[in-house]
Amino acid sequence: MNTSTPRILFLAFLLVLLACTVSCDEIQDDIIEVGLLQIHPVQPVQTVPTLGEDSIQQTVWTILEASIQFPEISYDLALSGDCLFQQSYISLSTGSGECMLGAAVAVSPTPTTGVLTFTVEMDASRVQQVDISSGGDLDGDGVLNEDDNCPLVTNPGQETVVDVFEEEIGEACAFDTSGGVGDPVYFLDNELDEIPDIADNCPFHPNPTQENTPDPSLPAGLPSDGIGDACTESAAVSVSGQTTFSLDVDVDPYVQERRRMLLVLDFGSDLSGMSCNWVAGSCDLDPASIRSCVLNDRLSAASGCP
Ligand SMILES: [Ca+2]
Ligand SMILES: [Ca+2]
Ligand SMILES: [Ca+2]
Ligand SMILES: [Ca+2]
Repeated sequence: MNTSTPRILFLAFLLVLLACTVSCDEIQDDIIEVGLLQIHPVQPVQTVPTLGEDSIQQTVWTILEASIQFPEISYDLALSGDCLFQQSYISLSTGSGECMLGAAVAVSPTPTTGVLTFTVEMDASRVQQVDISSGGDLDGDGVLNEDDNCPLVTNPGQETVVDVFEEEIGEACAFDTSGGVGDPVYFLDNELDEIPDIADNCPFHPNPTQENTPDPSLPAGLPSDGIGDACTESAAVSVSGQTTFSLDVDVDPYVQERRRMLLVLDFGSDLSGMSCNWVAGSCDLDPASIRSCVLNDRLSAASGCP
């Protein structure tokens, strides 16, 4: 490169700065626009899993670096803050984050297709499963799991009480929250740690202190995963053996209002493309389950790719 080029660029920058102090309105397309990409993950279907299902209950993915390649030029996208998303199947309030990817983009004046390449790290975790499948008798009380009103507590007599929701539950696994004052107030507490199942972060693992240490790699402010330390099982996710992959995105910055676009990346919101071997501590995500689209506004981005 000609050694005078930086000096010329610097002088040009000063001139733009000077012109801007006079009248910014007169400078429009002559200055380089900053193109912004915002990644907004598709909200997963909010379901609370039935314990015992081999379901993944939380996935965290982190965008480490990203670049976008247009036919004639490519940009490294600067990450603004933590480009990290959390998808939880445990809490009804699904956690998700936003990541803004920015670059000084001298955008092409014609609609074009860019290739977004990014590196992502993913981790999945779930509540450690307890085998209460049909045909077994986990507590050895002679009542098969599927018929047992307290599958973790030996209660061959199957005595019942009526809980706070007016449902019949096993007396042997009912926790009276009244503290002995007045009538009993029963909640189901399967493993008898005195934390009712509905509030227990490990419903089938005794953990009266409910410890749930935040993952130190996660920034503060992300919703808790809702999985107690006593029953957390984690696995790293591979995208078919790679962490970097490319997606085609139709990018038409000039037709976007204020030259912004929202890029939606959907890492398989129902996680049907994810298969985990929890014993080995690894999961595989089929790249075919990842979708992307560019949308005009936040509202349409929140509802996901068409
Ligand atoms: Ca039993
Ligand atoms: Ca039982
Ligand atoms: Ca409990
Ligand atoms: Ca528990």
